[in-house]
Amino acid sequence: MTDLPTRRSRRLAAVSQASTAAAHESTGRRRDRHRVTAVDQRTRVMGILNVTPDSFSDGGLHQAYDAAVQHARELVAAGADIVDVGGESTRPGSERVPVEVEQERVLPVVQELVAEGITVSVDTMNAATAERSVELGAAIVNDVSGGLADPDMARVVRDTGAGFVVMHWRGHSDRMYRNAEYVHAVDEVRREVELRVAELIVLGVRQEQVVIDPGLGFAKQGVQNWEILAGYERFASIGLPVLVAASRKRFLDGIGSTAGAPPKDRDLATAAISLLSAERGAWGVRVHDPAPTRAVLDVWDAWRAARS
Ligand code: PMM
Repeated sequence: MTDLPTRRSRRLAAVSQASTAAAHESTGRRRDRHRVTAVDQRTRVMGILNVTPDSFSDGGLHQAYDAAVQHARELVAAGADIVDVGGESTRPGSERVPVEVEQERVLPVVQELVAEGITVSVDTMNAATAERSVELGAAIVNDVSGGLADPDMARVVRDTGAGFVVMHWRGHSDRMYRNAEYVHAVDEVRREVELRVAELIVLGVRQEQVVIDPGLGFAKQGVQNWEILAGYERFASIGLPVLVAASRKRFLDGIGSTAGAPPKDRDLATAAISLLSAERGAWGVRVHDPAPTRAVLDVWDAWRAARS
């Protein structure tokens, strides 16, 4: 490994100085940030950058700073509009990582990508990581707990004006499947998402900042994920932009690929879900490999252009 802790600490010290400076000028940018969550005709492609040793499909691949930055550039070249940088795996059964470790992984990468003009979202449940990332120029906070894991998250989102992806969540990954109990998954997930957004609004987060995500694979087993997708319109009827994040998840195993094949083989099935989501007006799709998704979305654009 060339990415020694000393190199990382030096980078983090530089990030620390930059984020203090950025905090002073952040007020001016604040009002503009939520524009990334505006609903328009385009479905955004959010490319996944896991700077982790243990994410379920790409853990360890982009953990070093240079590899992470290089992969982000590849995601953009392959058609990502946004790069979603995460430093903590949420795979089923995973344990939390200390916030300092998460920040060491994520902040230098966020800083570099912003400097390169890339729209960045930060995938974190920690308010401190979210705050520093936004100070460094991240436009969106993507919190799989929808602000439930850290009581300070709503304040950070409110004060920074960042876009906020509010995912449906029923608890940390170590007890994810024990929480997958529903009488009617779509109704219950919808109600819980709506309630969470209402709580956030009471806490001062503005509706224009919020994107909702039904949280495929999180406290959902097999067919429940298909029920959620089939119930897309019920989520859209909440009236907020919707992010669909199906990429390579276990419920796609054996759909368009051999059962038991590696998660990477689920990209075709993922792209099919991207297309179906775009057709229904999704704000965004979150994917590991933007290329097949970009291809199907280009097809959808050409189809629509010929119609109008
Ligand atoms: N899934 C993962 C991580 N972050 N964020 C959102 N908004 N929605 C998701 O479903 C989601 C997420 C799971 O791990 P991955 O990064 O390997 O996809």
